[in-house]
Amino acid sequence: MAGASGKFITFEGGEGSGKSTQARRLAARLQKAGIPTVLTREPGGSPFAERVRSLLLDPATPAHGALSEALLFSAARADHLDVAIRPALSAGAWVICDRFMDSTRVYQGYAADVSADVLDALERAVIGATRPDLTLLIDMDVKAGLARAAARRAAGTEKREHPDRFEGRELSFHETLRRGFLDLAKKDPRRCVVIDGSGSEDAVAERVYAAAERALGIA
Ligand code: T5A
Repeated sequence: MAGASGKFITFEGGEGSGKSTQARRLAARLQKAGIPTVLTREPGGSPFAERVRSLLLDPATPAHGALSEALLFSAARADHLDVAIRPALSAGAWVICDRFMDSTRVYQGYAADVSADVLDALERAVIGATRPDLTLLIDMDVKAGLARAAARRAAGTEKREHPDRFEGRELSFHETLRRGFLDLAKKDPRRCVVIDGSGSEDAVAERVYAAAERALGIA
């Protein structure tokens, strides 16, 4: 389990599902409730991991296999855990992370060809006991999610420096991602809660908060 007193919450989901928005909103609401909260993301979250993020998401990065990719995401994660996540949890903060280990399982495992054995070994070595207390999977229709991401691009409010290499993939790839996330959630129902990502940001935020309250007992 996570650190002595802090709670570790991860958000997962497909492209444009709204998980970054919801991670931000939950962090703000917890802060307001007086809970010290750290909002972070993967890939990234530490100076080294942010450098790895740029390499991973830059369309100009030369083609490389899913194993190389899984190792790079894991290298970034190892540093992120050491530099940011574990110290925050030890200090009693709640850590909210936009994507974490399930994204590697789904993108490099389900949707690519890295075996479960390799991913198990990476999780053991990199994550060890620092597993999330709660994972909120924001699930929604793939086309609707991609339309949200496209609308954001059209509006010029893209959060990233450049469109990433995963978003432009074919619809069947994104359907595979969705199935992968749902499958993981089904296999680990104590940790994972599936949240319906459709509807307004406010409506989804209420579902997210209610799930966090139920799972972690926010005072
Ligand atoms: N990856 C990551 C791996 O392959 N392996 C790994 O191990 C890890 C950790 C990261 C990429 O790396 C891959 C997965 C990803 O492809 P990223 O730049 O961090 O890339 O992008 P994503 O995590 O995919 O995040 P996105 O920003 O694309 O999507 P989100 O977080 O789902 O969406 P969000 O919240 O930014 O919202 C998208 C748009 O929709 C609007 C927002 O305002 C925004 O414009 N929106 C809504 N609109 C209407 N109704 C709602 N309810 C809305 N909620 C949000």
